[in-house]
Amino acid sequence: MPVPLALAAPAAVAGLAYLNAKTGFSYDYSLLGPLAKATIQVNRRAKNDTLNPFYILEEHARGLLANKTLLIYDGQRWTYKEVYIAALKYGTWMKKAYGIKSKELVAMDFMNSDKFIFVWFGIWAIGAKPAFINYNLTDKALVHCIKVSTARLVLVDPQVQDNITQEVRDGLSAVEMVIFTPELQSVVMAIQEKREKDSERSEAKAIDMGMIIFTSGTTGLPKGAIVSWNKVIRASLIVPAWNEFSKADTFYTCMPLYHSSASILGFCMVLIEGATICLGRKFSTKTFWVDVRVSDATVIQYVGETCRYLLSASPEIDPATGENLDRQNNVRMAFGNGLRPDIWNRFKDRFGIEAIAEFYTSTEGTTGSWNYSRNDFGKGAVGRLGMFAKFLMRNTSALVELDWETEQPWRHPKTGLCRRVKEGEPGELLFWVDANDIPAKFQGYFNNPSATEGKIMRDVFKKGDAWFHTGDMIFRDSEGRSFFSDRIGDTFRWKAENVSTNEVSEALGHHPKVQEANVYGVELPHHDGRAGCVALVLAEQPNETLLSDLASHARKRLPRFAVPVFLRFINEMQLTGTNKQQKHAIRVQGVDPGKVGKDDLYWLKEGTYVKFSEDDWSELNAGKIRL
Ligand SMILES: *[C@@H]1O[C@H](CO)[C@@H](O)[C@H](O)[C@H]1NC(C)=O
Ligand SMILES: *[C@@H]1O[C@H](CO)[C@@H](O)[C@H](O)[C@H]1NC(C)=O
Ligand SMILES: *[C@@H]1O[C@H](CO)[C@@H](O)[C@H](O)[C@H]1NC(C)=O
Ligand SMILES: *[C@@H]1O[C@H](CO)[C@@H](O)[C@H](O)[C@H]1NC(C)=O
Ligand SMILES: *[C@@H]1O[C@H](CO)[C@@H](O)[C@H](O)[C@H]1NC(C)=O
Ligand SMILES: *[C@@H]1O[C@H](CO)[C@@H](O)[C@H](O)[C@H]1NC(C)=O
Ligand SMILES: CC(=O)N[C@H]1CO[C@H](CO)[C@@H](O)[C@@H]1O
Ligand SMILES: CC(=O)N[C@H]1CO[C@H](CO)[C@@H](O)[C@@H]1O
Repeated sequence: MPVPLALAAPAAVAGLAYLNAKTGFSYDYSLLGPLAKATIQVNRRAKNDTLNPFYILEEHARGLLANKTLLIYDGQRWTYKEVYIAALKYGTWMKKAYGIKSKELVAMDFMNSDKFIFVWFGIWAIGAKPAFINYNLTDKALVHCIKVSTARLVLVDPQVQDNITQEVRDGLSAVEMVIFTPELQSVVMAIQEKREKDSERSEAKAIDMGMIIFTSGTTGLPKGAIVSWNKVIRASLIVPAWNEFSKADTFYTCMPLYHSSASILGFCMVLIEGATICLGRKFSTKTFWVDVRVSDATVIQYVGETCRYLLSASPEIDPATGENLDRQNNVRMAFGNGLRPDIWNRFKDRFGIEAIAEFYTSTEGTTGSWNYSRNDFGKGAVGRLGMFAKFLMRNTSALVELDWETEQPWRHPKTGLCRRVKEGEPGELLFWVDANDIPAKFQGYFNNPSATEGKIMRDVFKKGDAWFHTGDMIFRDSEGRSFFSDRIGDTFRWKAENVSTNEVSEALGHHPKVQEANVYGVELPHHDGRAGCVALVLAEQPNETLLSDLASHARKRLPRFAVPVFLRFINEMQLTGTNKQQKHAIRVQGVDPGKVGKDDLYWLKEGTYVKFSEDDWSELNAGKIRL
């Protein structure tokens, strides 16, 4: 049955009775309605050639929302009409000063600000396409991304101009790098805007590229994911239908706009819905709630460990009244990805937030899933399917068994086909794509056919079929809830058992003194598999009591083989730009005391953790110790 499923699993309608939630009937209904509506909308826009979201901005700016605030940044408010005019001016300038043409790519290296939005929509206004560059990139990775984008013009936020070193310029001799200074900005805003004719923004198909967003590869160089018009519009239409986001809302995000969470599931969603967005320059526990209060935000966005950092910051106290400001906000929903069950309720309770809308998706992925949860039933779940949707979904998503040696889906020795996991067992999540028309669902990476093909698996359940690899291990319970288990490559084997790093860090996260735990497997000389190691940020200096308490806490909550063998105390976790923990560097350093810098290492001995010394490491290397 050709059901237009853009997103794999839905969120429930609030207030459903528990039983109803269990059978999942109205739940399915709430899933399919928005999907169908989004499909109709995309088809209409394809037909009247208004796929470029510039038109959505224009429709609002010329309509009833003209004088409504669209954007709040740094205390300044911009109405729909003002943002529209600014976009036209920026577009006119790029065309006049640099001769930017329709369909051409323009790279932008910007931190969050109102300028980010003006440049982005200015590019769209003249039918060109933006490539968002992660402003934290330097050196080779920066040069690589700009080269991949094919842009001959790069606009750079003055705040990150130190990253544009002479080496970077030398590596990009044919590219014009323009630092977008406040003076230049005044020049642009003084320009008489000119609206290009519609033919400049003409797009043949909804699956055509609207922009490039780079994925933050933890190893290797970033890849430029092609983001289609279809994806921008659909996601922005479907999500509000599930998490009850509406015109009346003010959305606060300080997640970086170069990433799809803040740009598409933030700004574009707000724009399409006709709501208001407040942008924070970057994440900081010091400014987060201030921005929320000042903008009177009703929805906040989080990614990765953002909520954990908010939770570990001390409460803000009003200096005049002595009042605790934690709950002095109007936030009804936190929307994002990465909130873990160990802090789910603590976060809601402390800041007085009623609902959590946790989503699962990726920039280049073909679909996503969501859970809107006001109670505990969905705690930590990322998606849910009722019986009906499950039946429909059977052919478009699958969880398959993994071969732990190769870290690829297991293949039957005779037939070469994969096998679905049993309920409750983790498997790699795959999404179906049409083998004869892969780009219909998966547009891949820009100018990178080998990386694109690398995300596609063929001959999965029958000869000739094709599926998209998510690289994520997911399990579903009997209630139809799905839970994230681990990234493939993170899970490790120890004592011939599989250890999910996500599960272990969650268990440790429940310990009152643990602020943050990042779990990974380290290779040890003369041992098979990888031993569990956890990089810990603690609320206080560890003493003997705490060390033995940590050990017994882990033993109580985890199977023996999953109890971390090593602890590494660190001051600050290595993070990606979206507050996700990095494992790669610390995993490579392992537990070689010569490689971990000043950090203290401990290991499990006789029921507690004790210092792990250079001598212990030598003995391990000499094969004198067996763990
Ligand atoms: C799923 O696929 C099978 C064969 O691959 C087909 O017989 C069945 O009709 C499909 N079901 C749906 C709901 O598309
Ligand atoms: C194109 O279609 C969309 C979706 O139906 C509609 O909102 C928009 O007003 C249309 N634009 C034009 C110029 O016809
Ligand atoms: C917006 O404000 C202008 C100027 O005050 C006014 O002329 C216009 O009618 C307003 N538009 C809407 C849609 O309210
Ligand atoms: C590890 O996971 C794989 C794939 O799910 C499974 O086949 C294997 O039996 C597991 N090993 C253990 C010891 O659980
Ligand atoms: C160790 O630290 C704990 C707090 O984690 C404290 O309650 C305890 O008194 C300390 N014990 C010793 C022996 O210092
Ligand atoms: C990125 O840059 C911001 C702003 O300067 C900085 O606070 C942050 O630590 C950097 N993040 C990474 C992952 O380098
Ligand atoms: C090497 C360098 O200058 N890196 C900077 C790049 O820009 C970000 C954002 O301002 C800074 O945090 C880095 O220090
Ligand atoms: C996956 C999952 O459990 N979904 C939950 C999402 O939120 C609703 C409303 O609270 C729950 O009923 C669902 O079970």
